[in-house]
Amino acid sequence: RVRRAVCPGSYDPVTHGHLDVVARAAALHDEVVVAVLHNPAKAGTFTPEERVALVEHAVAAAGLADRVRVEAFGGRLLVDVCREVGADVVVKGLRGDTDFAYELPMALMNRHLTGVETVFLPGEPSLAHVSSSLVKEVVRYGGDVDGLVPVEVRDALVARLRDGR
Ligand code: COD
Repeated sequence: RVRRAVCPGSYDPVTHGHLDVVARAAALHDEVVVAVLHNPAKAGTFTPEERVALVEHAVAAAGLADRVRVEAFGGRLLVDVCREVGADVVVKGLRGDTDFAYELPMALMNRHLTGVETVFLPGEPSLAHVSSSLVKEVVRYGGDVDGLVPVEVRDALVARLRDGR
């Protein structure tokens, strides 16, 4: 049986924190689906298609394209995404106890709904300060995010945010 895991998130945009979790999930499973989940009622900084393209580029650069695929899903429960792609495990990274407090009820709710299990990986400590929202704030006000996101993501953020959007 193929062991397939889902790494869900907003990925608006992808960071090296996300990519570390995806690479480690790929080492533990046969296949990983990076599920870019977006709320159709909320405009993000990047469109779902743009987010997918940025993750795909980074996955290919990391040499993971043969076991990791990237797909966008809107207005859906994570458990339904897992069912659709045939995954029985969700993998998430934890930066610290705030992440755990946020993730625990979601993991319990998802298991309640369909029995899908959530596996938590300890986030890489050197990336514990990295989130999509903080990276966006730093770029918006002219700060340096080298090493926190792939260069393509940095360039896309500069183009999108420095004009005040
Ligand atoms: N180190 C380690 N892990 C990290 C890092 C880092 N530096 N940065 C991010 N992560 C992890 C996060 O902890 C998270 O697990 C994951 O990466 C994704 O992060 P984001 O910020 O892109 O995504 P979120 O937190 O906005 O995504 C939330 C979901 C979209 C997964 C969630 O809302 C969801 O499942 N929505 C679908 C609707 C649904 O099923 N709702 C009911 C849930 S019970």
